[in-house]
Amino acid sequence: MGETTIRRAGTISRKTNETSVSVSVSLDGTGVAKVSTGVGFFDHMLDQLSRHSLIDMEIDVKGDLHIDDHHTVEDAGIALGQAISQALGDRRGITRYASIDLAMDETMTKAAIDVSGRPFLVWNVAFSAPKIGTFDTELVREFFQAFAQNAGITLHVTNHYGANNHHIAETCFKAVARALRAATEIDPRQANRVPSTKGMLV
Ligand SMILES: [Mn+2]
Repeated sequence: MGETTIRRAGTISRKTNETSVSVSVSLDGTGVAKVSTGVGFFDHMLDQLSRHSLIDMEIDVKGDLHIDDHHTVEDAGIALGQAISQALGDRRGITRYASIDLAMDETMTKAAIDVSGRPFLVWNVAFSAPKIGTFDTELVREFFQAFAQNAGITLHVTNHYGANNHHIAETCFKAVARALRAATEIDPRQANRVPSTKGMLV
């Protein structure tokens, strides 16, 4: 079990004039989340991302919420993406590809991931309202854009259908979580190789 006992973990601290962010992740966790961003709905979504990816996450953000939630959400995505990338290292032995159609009540959302080292977001999700409570629905895309860019993953998210905007947002996070779990998991048949004929994924 020598190769699989490597601790795949990452820690990022990031401070700007807009936010102060610290993130720690452990890829082979049990989905224990300790999240504090000052934005209740966003905390709820990050909890889902951890719980359903089984990636342990500690995320602390102190942002300029007196302006709005934008910098807090975007910078959390940047730091979380960087921490995941750091934890993946040279991406040796990972499954690399995964997708899921995730149902929640009336809503269905697909997430497809390639842990490619090539950042790309394809976003086919429309909300029918600008807000969920006090949270700007457009920030869901902003989060995943920052996350995909900094994690070095290709991420496609498509909402097939759904009526409730809370459900639409939540299925995005849960679907990405489940796809991320599968794609970042160690595939024993890769035998510790980088899963690319190029020989590298960074
Ligand atoms: Mn919910």
